Amino acid sequence: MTPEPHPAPGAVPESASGGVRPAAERIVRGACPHDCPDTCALLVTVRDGRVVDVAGDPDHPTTRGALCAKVSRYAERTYHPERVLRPMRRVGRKGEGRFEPIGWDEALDDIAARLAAVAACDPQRILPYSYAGTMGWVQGEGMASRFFHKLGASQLDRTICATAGAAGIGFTLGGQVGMDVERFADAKLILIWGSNPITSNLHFWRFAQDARRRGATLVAIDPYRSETAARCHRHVAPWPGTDAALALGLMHVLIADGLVDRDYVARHTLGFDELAARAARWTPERTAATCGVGADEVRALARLYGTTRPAAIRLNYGVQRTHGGANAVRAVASLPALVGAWRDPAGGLLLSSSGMLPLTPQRHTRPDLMPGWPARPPRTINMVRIGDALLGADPPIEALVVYNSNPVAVAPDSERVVAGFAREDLFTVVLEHFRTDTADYADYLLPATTQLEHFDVHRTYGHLYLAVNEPAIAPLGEARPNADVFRALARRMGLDDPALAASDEDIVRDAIDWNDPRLGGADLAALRARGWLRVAAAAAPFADGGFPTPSGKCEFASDRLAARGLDPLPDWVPPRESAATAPERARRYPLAMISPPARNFLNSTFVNVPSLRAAEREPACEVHPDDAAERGIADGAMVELFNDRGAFRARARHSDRVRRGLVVAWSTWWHKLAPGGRNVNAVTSAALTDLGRGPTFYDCLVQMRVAPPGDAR
Ligand SMILES: Nc1nc2c(c(=O)[nH]1)N[C@H]1C(S)=C(S)[C@@H](COP(=O)(O)OP(=O)(O)OC[C@H]3O[C@@H](n4cnc5c(=O)[nH]c(N)nc54)[C@H](O)[C@@H]3O)O[C@H]1N2
Ligand SMILES: Nc1nc2c(c(=O)[nH]1)N[C@H]1C(S)=C(S)[C@@H](COP(=O)(O)OP(=O)(O)OC[C@H]3O[C@@H](n4cnc5c(=O)[nH]c(N)nc54)[C@H](O)[C@@H]3O)O[C@H]1N2
Ligand code: SF4
Ligand SMILES: [Mo]
Repeated sequence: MTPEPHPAPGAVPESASGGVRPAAERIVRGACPHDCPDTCALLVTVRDGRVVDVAGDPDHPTTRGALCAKVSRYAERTYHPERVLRPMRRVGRKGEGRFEPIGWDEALDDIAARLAAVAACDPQRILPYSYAGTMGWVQGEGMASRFFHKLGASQLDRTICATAGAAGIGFTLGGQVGMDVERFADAKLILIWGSNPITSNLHFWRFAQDARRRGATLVAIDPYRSETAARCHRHVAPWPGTDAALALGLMHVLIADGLVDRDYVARHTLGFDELAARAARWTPERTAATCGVGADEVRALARLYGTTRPAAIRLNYGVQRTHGGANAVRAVASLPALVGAWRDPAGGLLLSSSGMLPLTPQRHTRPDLMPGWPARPPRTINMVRIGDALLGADPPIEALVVYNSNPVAVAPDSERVVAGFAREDLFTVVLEHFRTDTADYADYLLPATTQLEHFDVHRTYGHLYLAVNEPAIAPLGEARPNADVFRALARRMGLDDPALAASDEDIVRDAIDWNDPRLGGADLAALRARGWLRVAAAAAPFADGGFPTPSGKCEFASDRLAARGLDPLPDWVPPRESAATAPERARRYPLAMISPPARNFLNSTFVNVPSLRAAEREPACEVHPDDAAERGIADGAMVELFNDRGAFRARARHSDRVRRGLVVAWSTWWHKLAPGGRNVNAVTSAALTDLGRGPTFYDCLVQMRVAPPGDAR
């Protein structure tokens, strides 16, 4: 029942440990577990069995000794007095958050019995719900997926973040591949596109600063003048969801001005003539009108991009949260090949590096354990549409097991999600650190260990280093690691496949191809001794083509899309919610709202940590002074933002960082910690993207008024 013991972590070198330490103090190597591209290497100081400091490893090439404000506070989060430290059973109504403590054995027996009863009718009536609360191989999808696969539960389509972008870049470049983030330091031009790295990709921003010091020009492409945009040399501010139009407009100018690398295009791309024909329609004037920028800005940006070497693009997920998200990524990802930017090690584009790691997901999560695999596996439920699924899936979802996620807070269209979770006939188990919005709906709430209390190994999507997380302290209270809980449930339910008894180390061994030459012969022991490990990558991976597409070329035109009856070329797919596409809705709800992450939170994690909540103060939104004046909204007034899906409250700040007609509302508060009991997702839509079945959080029209007295709902 106790987590398996792990050998002592490798000795931390003097340079990292900062010299002589008191005898009772030790430093343990960790990895940041959060859903952040930076996956920092941590040095955790433990004194007398207690964590007293969490710092960044100064020797790690991307962490470079710095952590964000959030994870610097990881000890505060771990020792938070409100940690869930014992298994609990619901005593109040659903959502009330009233529980009684029970023992682990009783909790696991009850849960196993309930899941078995549902499975006896149809295991597809069981649904796991998880995302990237931890990105670790062990406490993430290793043992958990194996358990649900073997059970025959419904599959969860884990789409809430990145699948539109993954689809877009997959069709164009062939996978989640691109530049090494460390190379950005040598670029002469960096386009920071749909990304606010000072908030959400801090360690990339430090490489961009290095480049600036060496003379690089930084350009932000973002509808909002973010902290990042304000610090760039130039800022181009297109309307949300118009990036494909902007990219096509840039192509128009690049082609018209003869700035295309004809040799690279001829040898390493597919479909140039068709792409050129499409770009021909995107004159700077039409682009400008669509994107809400100046035609001269389009020309100037194209010429800068077409004449500066090396030219790098940091594309990020902010660009793919509207209806046309995947096409936007397809269009932007076509630019580097057009100008031959891939020829330079410091040129090209990075969205995610996850396709550059030798991962073996099939061996890790074992889809082959599913009944009916591969021809007729259990059905799939899209996590973005969990509200609708809980309210109407056929066959119905009768049991839900949530881990590493807080869907009630983070999923769009909250009123539907809350109604689904509130179903009295739904059996819900939540593995959590805290009584989140989701935990309040649990029938059984199980205490999970934090990163300081368990073992794990981490991949990354923003650089090329794997990292180990050794447990720094024993589990607090009765907390248990996720993997341990799923192993225990499997045993109780008589699921006796050896894959369900695998040790933590075995799960890690299964998650990656250790024989891949990119690991240079390292094994898990070597990784644990060093703490982290670089996965080798070519300096300029596509200088001579060799894209992982079917053709081996950068596919401006995709036969795979054509074969599905879809447009083979990237195009501008307009937002679902705009004056042009939904005039009636736009008349009632005239403001376009985006809800990017707040700097001091990580999605909905850290919202309950006092120092970080104090830094954010309260849910806030930024509005243009003229839009505010029209509605009689004073600077600092509490406002209500609403549409026909719901309403939430936020403190309005007048701001010239947003243009007229746009509102920026910071995400993602817990509903219950927000005034009126609703966060921004009360108004967001559960509609999906053009490709990749992703969410459209930033494709959302609202109206705003001074908050009326009483509840927001
Ligand atoms: N502090 C902090 N860091 C985080 C997170 C967090 O919650 N807090 N979340 C993590 C996660 S899960 C993710 S996925 C990443 C997300 O981080 P990013 O990929 O950087 O995405 P966002 O923060 O959603 O948006 C970044 C910028 O995109 C802009 N934007 C919005 N819509 C559009 C558009 O249509 N076009 C363009 N060009 N720009 C647009 C926003 O104004 C914002 O400034 O960050 C990770 N890091
Ligand atoms: N309006 C709006 N909504 C958004 C977004 C947005 O930009 N705007 N961003 C979206 C994006 S990009 C994402 S990725 C999703 C993120 O959504 P989620 O992946 O649900 O992320 P979090 O809200 O951080 O919730 C993670 C939960 O996992 C728990 N956890 C962490 N580690 C462990 C562990 O080891 N064991 C267990 N059992 N639990 C653990 C944490 O306590 C936390 O409550 O939100 C999306 N929602
Ligand atoms: S959240 Fe990101 S920046 Fe902060 S410590 Fe973790 S990986 Fe590093
Ligand atoms: Mo995300």
